[in-house]
Amino acid sequence: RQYNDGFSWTAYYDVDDIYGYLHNMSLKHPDWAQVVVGGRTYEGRQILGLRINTPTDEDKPVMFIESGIHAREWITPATTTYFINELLTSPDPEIISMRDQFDWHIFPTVNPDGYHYSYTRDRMWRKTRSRSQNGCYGADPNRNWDYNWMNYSSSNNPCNYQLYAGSKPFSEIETRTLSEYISGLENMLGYIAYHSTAQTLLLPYSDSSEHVDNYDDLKKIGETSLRYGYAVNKARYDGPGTAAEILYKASGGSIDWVRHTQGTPLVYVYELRGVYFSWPPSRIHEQGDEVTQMMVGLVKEARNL
Ligand code: ING
Ligand code: ZN
Repeated sequence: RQYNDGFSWTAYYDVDDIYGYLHNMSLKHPDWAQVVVGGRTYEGRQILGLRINTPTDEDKPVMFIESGIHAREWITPATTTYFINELLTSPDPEIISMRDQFDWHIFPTVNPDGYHYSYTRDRMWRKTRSRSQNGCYGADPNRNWDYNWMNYSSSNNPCNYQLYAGSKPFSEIETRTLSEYISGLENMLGYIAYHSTAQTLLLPYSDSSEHVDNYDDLKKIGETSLRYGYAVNKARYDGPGTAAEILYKASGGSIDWVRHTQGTPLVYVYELRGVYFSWPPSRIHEQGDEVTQMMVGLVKEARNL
């Protein structure tokens, strides 16, 4: 089955089609794009990503993109495949240069069970699809990481529709296996997570009012990133700032674990646009171009520091 001809950015696609697109891109660019397995899921899927690493003499720093950890935030996988397409096909020298500077590990949908469930059954589904002892389903995969687990904005009730943090840290196979993949990466410079729809740029840590040691740099880089994004559609994002400063404190999120255990310097959450997790498919390209320019701005400013 050939997927490239059917795939577009004017519709939302289910997991198999997104994965088909990744496979197809690896066939098209076998020398520098390959499908990678970031982990596994409760229902037996793989968490697939695309690694884009154009040939050079030196080792490049890793840039990691985590998208779709929350099932209903459909604009994030769509934007991420859009971004992949930009990296693979854009003639823009800025985008080509951004592509060539990094060893990219890009995961459009790290919660594919949940995404498929949202796509086919319950549009507002957010969690994974693991079954609890009491018969309720799913844990919030962005409350399940093993750092300060259960402190803020977390529920210990498996039936909580949104915020059940799981039975223990890394109870979810998705977060556990993805964390193992991340731990295996050497030289990770950046970890970028996409959510929606608070239209905000967040810095670590999400569960504390304290600032990380490179907070000023992160803030400056984030401001440049937002300025680049603003130039595309004149959409204003809040931040950059910590969740405690501009959203709400939340613990057990991926970026806090990554920052704390991996020491990754550039860690951000981009909350994209939309209303009640919805965004017109005809406008995916708008969000996609905005995020692409945000990434260009981020990479540019990071190089200046
Ligand atoms: N927002 C994020 C959430 O998980 C967040 C905000 C990000 C909190 C990272 C903590 C860490 O609640 C959405 N929209 O999911
Ligand atoms: Zn989210």
